[in-house]
Amino acid sequence: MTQTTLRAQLQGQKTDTDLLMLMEDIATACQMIADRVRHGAFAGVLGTANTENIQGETQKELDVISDEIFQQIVGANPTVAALVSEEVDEVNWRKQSPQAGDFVVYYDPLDGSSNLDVNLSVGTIFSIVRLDAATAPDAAAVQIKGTQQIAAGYAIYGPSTGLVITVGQGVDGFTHHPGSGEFLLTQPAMNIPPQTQEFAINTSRYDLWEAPVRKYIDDCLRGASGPRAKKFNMRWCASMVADVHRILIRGGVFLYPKDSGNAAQGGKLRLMYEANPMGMLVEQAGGASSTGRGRIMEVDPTGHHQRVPVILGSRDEVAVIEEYYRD
Ligand code: P6P
Repeated sequence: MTQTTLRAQLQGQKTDTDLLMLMEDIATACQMIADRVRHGAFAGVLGTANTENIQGETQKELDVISDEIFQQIVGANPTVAALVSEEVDEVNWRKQSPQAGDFVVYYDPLDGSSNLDVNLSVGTIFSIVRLDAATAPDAAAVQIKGTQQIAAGYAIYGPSTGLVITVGQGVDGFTHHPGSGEFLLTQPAMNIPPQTQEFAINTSRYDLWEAPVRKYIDDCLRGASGPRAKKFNMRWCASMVADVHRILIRGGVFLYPKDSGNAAQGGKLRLMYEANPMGMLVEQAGGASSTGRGRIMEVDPTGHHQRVPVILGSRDEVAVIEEYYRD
């Protein structure tokens, strides 16, 4: 069976050369991260780094290592004007005179890293926008709306290393082939079923949720005899990449809503390198992505570490949840 490589698939989609080369650099960085994750136990890097990131989260050693890999590989690409990392406060400007056509790459180098020491799936999430004009290398220049993304994706470090991407022509899933070292196309044209009976949410925050979220989950849990008239299943991986990957494969809805515990920050998950890229992927696969009160990618950024509420997945179920917020 002929196998389609990442490059062949992107060429088939008439992806411009600069973007194709950038996507290949990102794939290379992700494979290097995957190698470090797989060998983490032997290299003694599964622990904490005794440092905190800009989010105030204790960093895992592999968080720092993964960020360094991304900076080294993707930052070396001459078309990249800036890198925005979950792990780093400041924007990493690679050019002092960013030009129209240059790329800005937003990324979470190792999402879900609290799962590392229990050997559960983690991943890397990225979002790409292209500057439409020359700009000064300042923080405001990277506050670009999610609708301006030209590409997005994630790597998932699980039983196999997967790479799921979009360049605006649907969503394709690749799997790293250890023999060839290539990412080969294994899930072309991924599509999210519009309806679902499976939700993903951290139910330990029940007492913090806003009333619409509490009522939605209560109604789902009442099953066939309740107002939803069907039984629901629940999954929660504490790894957004793993939960979103499941939804892209079999449908579902993922919720990390604003609640009384994170309201001051606007939510838990970050707009530029979690919500926007996952929102683009989900919408490109026929799903929907919402803050509960509006489309995620329409949020006007006010900061590159801004947080937002996230509700995404099967489009009919997202619409049901938005109805609860309107009631
Ligand atoms: P909680 C991981 O830290 C993360 O950013 C997402 O990957 C994940 O969905 C969420 O936070 C898990 O949050 O509150 O369950 O630990």
